[in-house]
Amino acid sequence: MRQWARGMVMAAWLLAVVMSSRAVVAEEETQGRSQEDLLRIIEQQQKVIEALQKRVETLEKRLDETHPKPEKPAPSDTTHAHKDIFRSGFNVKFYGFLRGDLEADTRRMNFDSQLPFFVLSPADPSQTKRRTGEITFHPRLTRFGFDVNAPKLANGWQATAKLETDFFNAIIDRPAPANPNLPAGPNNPFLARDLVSGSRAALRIRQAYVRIQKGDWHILMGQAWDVISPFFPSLNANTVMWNAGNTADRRPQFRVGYEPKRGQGQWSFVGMVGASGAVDGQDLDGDGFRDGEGASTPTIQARVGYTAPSRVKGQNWSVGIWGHTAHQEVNRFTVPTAGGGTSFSSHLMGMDVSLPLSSKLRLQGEIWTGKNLSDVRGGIGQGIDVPTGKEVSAKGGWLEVSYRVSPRYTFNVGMTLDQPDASDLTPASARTRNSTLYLTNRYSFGNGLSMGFDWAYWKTKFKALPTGTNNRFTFFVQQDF
Ligand SMILES: [Ca+2]
Ligand SMILES: [Ca+2]
Repeated sequence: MRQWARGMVMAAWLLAVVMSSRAVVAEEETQGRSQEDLLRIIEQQQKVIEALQKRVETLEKRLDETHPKPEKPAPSDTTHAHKDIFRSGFNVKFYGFLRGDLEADTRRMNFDSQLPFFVLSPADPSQTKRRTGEITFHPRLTRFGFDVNAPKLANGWQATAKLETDFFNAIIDRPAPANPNLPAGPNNPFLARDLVSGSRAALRIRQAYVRIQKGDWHILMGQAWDVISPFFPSLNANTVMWNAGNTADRRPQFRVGYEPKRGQGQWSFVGMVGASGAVDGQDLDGDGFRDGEGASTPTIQARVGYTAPSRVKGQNWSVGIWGHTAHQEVNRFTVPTAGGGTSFSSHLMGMDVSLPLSSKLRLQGEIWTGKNLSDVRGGIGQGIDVPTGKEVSAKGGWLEVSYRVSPRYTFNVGMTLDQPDASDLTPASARTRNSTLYLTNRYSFGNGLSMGFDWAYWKTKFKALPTGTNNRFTFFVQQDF
């Protein structure tokens, strides 16, 4: 339509020019012209042309207003398709859950009710006036993560990467001094529970790593779970029963694994070197350097495992043995020590097992023994006995039986134990035994919605203080995605 209109205007303009020229020529033929006459005629023609040009411009303008030009689409970029979301050829999968927890104690746990490690003694001097329980609400277990699968390289190696976060950070936003009404000392510490806001939970890295795999081999660099002690009880998602029988946390590491399939089963040989002091942050001499990193040697861990189909259809059994070793070094030791040494060593050996007993019943657990274990969550958080400088030996483990009542409802019964050697500990408030008996319930509504209701009986013994006991109840609602 627009092209046609423009053509019509041009044709009208040309016709007008031709007609005007003919009229002038006819006049010249009949009357005869001088040179001035010719110049005048040219001027007249020029005016006619200019008038027509103006008219054409006016008409074109009107046409543009009534029939605007269609906008040309931008040329498509075929080399970076989807570049606004992620790179072409990459698979990215988001995962996680939103969750709210309610937790109630009949007696107080240590420091922060959201970080339960052991029960306070009823004689603990930090709780002199009122020895009751507590109740807390939090969304801090809410988790967000994503996996990246990169295209395979020409040499056959394939990279995957993970970032996993939650909100269980402990950002100190309110300084809380020790109780000024009590004498300073180990029983009057700077209380951690008053340091973290109850409604400003901060994001935290759980895992962040790159993993490359080719055939049966894989290499991992970044922060991931410890290689040792790979399972944890269903109770207490906050601190997964660390320092109460379950060992191993997450730490920055460099890991190599070889996991070949043999017959029906699969072997797993995995070793790693990782950061020391990444979990307990121990700096006994207060020189501003974590004692584990000060030793200039990494944490070393290894596990040999085997998994295979069990007699129960569709379910595997597995077993693993593992070990851990690490060192710590102090150079400004201010704690009087019997040994007087500046270096400490840490060892842990253990075993894990997961065994289906029937299509509905599964048994899972870990057992371990070692010394100086605060960086791997053993010894009830006591690695070194500070007054003597002695490495604290400890043993423990946990056992859980899961019963799947229906596809929607599972309950678990279990027990955990962390028992340091009391002869390695000297303060009256030192923890010498920490155990739990528990029942957890998990109900799925479908479509990722679930809830849980847990009960645990905690019991903590001390070197020379009365035993602390607590009934702890947890209720949560969770939506997975
Ligand atoms: Ca474990
Ligand atoms: Ca240090």
